[in-house]
Amino acid sequence: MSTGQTRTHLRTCPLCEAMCGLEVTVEDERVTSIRPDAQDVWSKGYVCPKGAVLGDLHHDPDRLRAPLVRDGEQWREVSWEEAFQEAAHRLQTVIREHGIESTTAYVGNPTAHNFSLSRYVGAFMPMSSLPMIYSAGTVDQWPKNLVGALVYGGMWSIPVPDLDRTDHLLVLGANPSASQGSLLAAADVLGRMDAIRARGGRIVLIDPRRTATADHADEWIPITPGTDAALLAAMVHVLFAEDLARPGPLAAHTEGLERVEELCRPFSPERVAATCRIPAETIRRLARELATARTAAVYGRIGTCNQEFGTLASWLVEVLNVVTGNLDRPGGSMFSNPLAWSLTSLKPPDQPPEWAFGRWKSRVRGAPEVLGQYPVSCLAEEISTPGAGQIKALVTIAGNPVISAPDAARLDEALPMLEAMVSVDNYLNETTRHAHVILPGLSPFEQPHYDELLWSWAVRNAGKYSEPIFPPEPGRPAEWEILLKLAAILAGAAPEDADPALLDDLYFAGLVGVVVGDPTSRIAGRDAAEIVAATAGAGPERLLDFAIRSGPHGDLYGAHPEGLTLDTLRAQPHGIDRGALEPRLEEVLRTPSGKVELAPPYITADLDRLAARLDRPEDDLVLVSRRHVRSNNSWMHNLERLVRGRERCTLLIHPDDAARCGVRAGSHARITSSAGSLEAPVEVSDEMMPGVVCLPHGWGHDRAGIRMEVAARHPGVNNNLLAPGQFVDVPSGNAVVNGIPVEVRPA
Ligand SMILES: Nc1nc2c(c(=O)[nH]1)N[C@H]1C(S)=C(S)[C@@H](COP(=O)(O)OP(=O)(O)OC[C@H]3O[C@@H](n4cnc5c(=O)[nH]c(N)nc54)[C@H](O)[C@@H]3O)O[C@H]1N2
Ligand SMILES: Nc1nc2c(c(=O)[nH]1)N[C@H]1C(S)=C(S)[C@@H](COP(=O)(O)OP(=O)(O)OC[C@H]3O[C@@H](n4cnc5c(=O)[nH]c(N)nc54)[C@H](O)[C@@H]3O)O[C@H]1N2
Ligand code: SF4
Ligand SMILES: [Mo]
Repeated sequence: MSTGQTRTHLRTCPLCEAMCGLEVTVEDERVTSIRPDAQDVWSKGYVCPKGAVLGDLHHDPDRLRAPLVRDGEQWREVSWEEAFQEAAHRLQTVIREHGIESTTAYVGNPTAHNFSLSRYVGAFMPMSSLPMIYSAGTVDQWPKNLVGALVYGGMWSIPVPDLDRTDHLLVLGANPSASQGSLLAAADVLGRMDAIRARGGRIVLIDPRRTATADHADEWIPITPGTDAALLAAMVHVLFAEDLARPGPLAAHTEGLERVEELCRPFSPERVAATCRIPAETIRRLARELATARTAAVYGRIGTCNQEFGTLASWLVEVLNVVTGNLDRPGGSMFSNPLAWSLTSLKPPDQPPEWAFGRWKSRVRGAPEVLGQYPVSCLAEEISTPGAGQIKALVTIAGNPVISAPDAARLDEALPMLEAMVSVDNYLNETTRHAHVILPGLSPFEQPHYDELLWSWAVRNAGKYSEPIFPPEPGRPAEWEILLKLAAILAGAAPEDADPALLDDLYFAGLVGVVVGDPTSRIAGRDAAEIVAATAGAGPERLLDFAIRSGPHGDLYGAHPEGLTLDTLRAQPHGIDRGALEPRLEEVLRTPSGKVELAPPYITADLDRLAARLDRPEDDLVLVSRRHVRSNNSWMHNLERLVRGRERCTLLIHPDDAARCGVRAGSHARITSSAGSLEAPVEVSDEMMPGVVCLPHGWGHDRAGIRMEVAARHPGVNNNLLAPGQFVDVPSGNAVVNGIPVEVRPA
């Protein structure tokens, strides 16, 4: 029945780091249009095709709205009480029989875009006492975390290129034309790149593929996948050899500069040129351009992380920014100072005062723990290999590892062996089809939104809070309540006794205690009880209010009355912008020496492996991944408006390689690696460098038993069937999904 009612709401798109401001029109309780919010102080009217169809996500009939419990091969919609009873029965039986070490969790990417999840995964872990968890982090940015921990003292201390003021941008392994930026929050990255060039600056892009981002750069330089570390080490070599190293004022805050010089000496441009397939003279020029630019920033992202030398490449990005004096200065590489501090600014509670790695080893392959996690590819073997400590119960939280993790076939085979699998997820998909219980979260539009994590990597100090558009359906818990309840169940509570509100109060009081007890916090030494009493509400909003008020711009609970609170943000629905980034290195540094520790032995020890790589014969053909602006990892393929049109899951191959392998455009190729084999349609293009082929990740929706009608009609293939699980960046344990040796032939 039409009520004729039309409302407009201001929201932030929850899908990616661009955090675009949207104007959502609702008529008769249906989203009828989504337009960019031109007045959004952050995104200023920018939007991509995904943000415009968020209404389709909200109304998607396949999006789960009630919990599901497995009945053999069937699913039954059940009440929340029954769902938690079933989850408790399954999980607690396993724990009783096999101990808590038989249980683990996998945390996926949307957690970072949903503060109900991100804030409460931080509560779930300690409250549930799970000894180990897995996450998408080890197919993503674990090298950056490792470098942040050792070089700056914080695993999330990751500086961002100051896009709006830099004169020179060197980009490696990132394609913002598709991704919109990553560990670099900025709306309209390409527009900002164009602005760099319009003001006379220069942009160089290093990527095995000439992506659409290359159209916004001055120069595209193809590189052999997995060899960025060699290139960057050679650039460092040139800076020192040609007396171009100019750390300037940073020198006083940095340890290990001489050691870096010494360590990079063997990596001359001539030594690495053939491996990288970049002429030595080009490498010298790149180094000189970087050193002589008025300001410059080196930025490396996923292509430099989930590859064979992810840690060394990520480390050398920081080294170059320091050696050229560009760290922590306008136009260089800077640390954001978000309105609300995030849980990521606290050191993980299980870490000793100095960072430690390999404190325990995985049961089956003996992989060392790094920052509390094993490589995600260990999960399959830990489930399928019998013996004491075998994983028998799994909780997945907003993750689809059957598609997104390497050695995908093994995980798909292992999950049915679990005695208990509970998924907190909004779809019945390739991963959750193996669950016993699925607990759906609310639609993004049914909950408030604040990007508590992503503002930490923003190019301006800003923040924006969005109110829900629709009330949740009656009786539906928010995800923070689901997580707290699950944590209590894992800790042994009966579900009816696990009251999320009570647990939330406990968690909040504990967190306030930690912060007032931290001598570096802005509310150090204050009365915790008083602060708890002065912070109203519950759930993520209360935590956010606390993080804003005790943050760099906050009211400090009265000590700085004109400072911000959550209410100030609520009153400014287009967001609050506190300006460009400011130098703040000394505040960020948490290393034992209080300095930038530029040559951590744990990282530099890996240079021997890199040196050995230079002597290795080249692979004939290697595979890399790609993203598309209309996809979002594995889970937005159920929206017709995003998947219609030309088939996107194709193998990109250079014309010379196509001829050599005997495959033609439009035909199907069989692609085989040591891990598996699959078929995909061929797209011949000279945007690939010879010797490198490319498949997108996030596809493979041809699995039986999923409930994603649209995605199933556009299945594509899962490129992680080709990623060997044992292939990791050694220091971080991060998966290698770029640079996989493959063979291509006609299907
Ligand atoms: N070959 C290859 N593999 C890769 C990559 C690559 O470049 N190449 N990239 C890697 C990277 S960077 C990442 S981050 C990972 C991603 O890996 P994952 O995080 O495991 O995978 P996603 O595809 O993001 O799956 C997200 C899941 O969350 C669910 N979901 C979506 N929104 C919500 C929500 O609001 N609440 C809840 N509870 N659930 C929700 C979806 O239904 C889906 O099941 O993939 C990695 N895998
Ligand atoms: N539309 C859309 N946006 C997204 C996502 C999505 O799936 N779709 N995913 C989000 C997530 S979880 C993440 S982590 C970010 C990632 O954001 P980006 O880091 O920008 O990721 P990609 O777009 O995959 O671009 C990576 C580039 O690295 C190149 N590459 C591969 N191997 C190498 C190598 O060895 N060296 C170098 N130099 N380059 C290499 C690839 O060819 C590719 O062009 O995107 C986020 N945004
Ligand atoms: S770029 Fe697209 S997906 Fe990313 S926040 Fe903006 S509208 Fe959403
Ligand atoms: Mo990611």
